[in-house]
Amino acid sequence: MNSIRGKWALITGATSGFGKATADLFAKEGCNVIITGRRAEKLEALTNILKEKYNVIVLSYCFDVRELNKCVEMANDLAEREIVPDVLVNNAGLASGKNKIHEGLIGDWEKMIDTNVKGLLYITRSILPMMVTRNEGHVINIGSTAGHIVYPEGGVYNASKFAVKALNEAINLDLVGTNIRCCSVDPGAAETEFSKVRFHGDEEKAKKVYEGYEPLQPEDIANIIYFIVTSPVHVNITNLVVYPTAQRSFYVWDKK
Ligand code: NDP
Ligand code: 8X3
Repeated sequence: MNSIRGKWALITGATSGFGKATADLFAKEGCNVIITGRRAEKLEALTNILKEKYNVIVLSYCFDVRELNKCVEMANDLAEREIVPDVLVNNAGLASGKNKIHEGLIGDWEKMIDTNVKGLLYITRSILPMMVTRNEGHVINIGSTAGHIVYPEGGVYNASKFAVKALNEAINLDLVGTNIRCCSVDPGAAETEFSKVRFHGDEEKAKKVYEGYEPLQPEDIANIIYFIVTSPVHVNITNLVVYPTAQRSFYVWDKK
C-alpha cells in the first residue's frame, strides 16, 4: 500500500461527478487536494466542505481547461508554492450533443475536442514536467468505454475518448525510465451530470439514460482511482475498464 496521506492530488473537473467524489475520497484519506472547474461557487463550496470535514489543505483554481494560459498559470502558481502534485487526475471532460455526424453541431464538436483532448494535453504539458524533474508521480486519465467502441450519434465524443486512450498509451511509453505511472480509467454508464450536459440541460432526457438498471456511481470511480494510486510503486496499472454489471458493452444491456 502506497499511502497518499500528506501528499498532493490535482483533480481537474472537481465541481461534480467523478472529480468531486475523488477529491472527497482523497481528502478523507488525508491527501491535500488541488481542485479545478469553471463553476466558482461549486469550487468554493467543495473547498470549504473538504477543509472542514478532513482538515487537509485545499487549493482551488477556477478556469476553463481549454485555455492554455490558465493551465500554465496554475502550474506556475503551484511551482511558486513549491508544490509538485503527486497525483494528477485528468478528469475534466464532457459530451455535448448526440447527433449523426451529418447533423452534428460544430460548436458541440469543438467543445468536446478542445476539452477532452486539448484540455487534457494542456494540463498534462503544464504539470508532467514537474513530476519528471522529481522522478515521481502518477497520472490518471479519465477515458471512457466510448473510447473502445463507437456507437451511433456518439462519433465525435467517441473520437475524443479514443484520443484519450491513445494519449494515455503514448504518455506511458514516453515515461519509460522514470518512476511515474500512468493509467486510464475507462467507465461505462455512470450517473453524474454527464447526460444533463450532453443533452444541453434537458433533465428528463438525462434521467432516462439511468433508468431500468443500476448505473455506476461517482464513488465507484473514486474508489477505483484510489486503488490504482495506492497500489505499490512498482505496479503500473495502465488501463482499467469498468462497466455497471447490467451493461456489458454499449450494445449489451440488462435493462428492466
Ligand atoms: P460531470 O458533468 O458530473 O463532471 C464533469 C466535470 O468536468 C465538472 O466538474 C466540470 O466542471 C468539468 N469540466 C467540463 N468542462 C470543463 C472545462 N472546459 N474546463 C474545466 N472543467 C470542465 O461528468 P462526469 O463526472 O461523468 O465526467 C467526468 C469525466 O468522466 C469526463 O471526462 C467524462 O467524459 C468521463 N466519463 C463519464 C462517464 C459517465 O457515464 N458519466 C463514463 C465515462 C467517462 P465545470 O462545469 O464547473 O467546469
Ligand atoms: C460516457 C459513457 O457510453 O455514454 O463516457 O459514452 S457513454
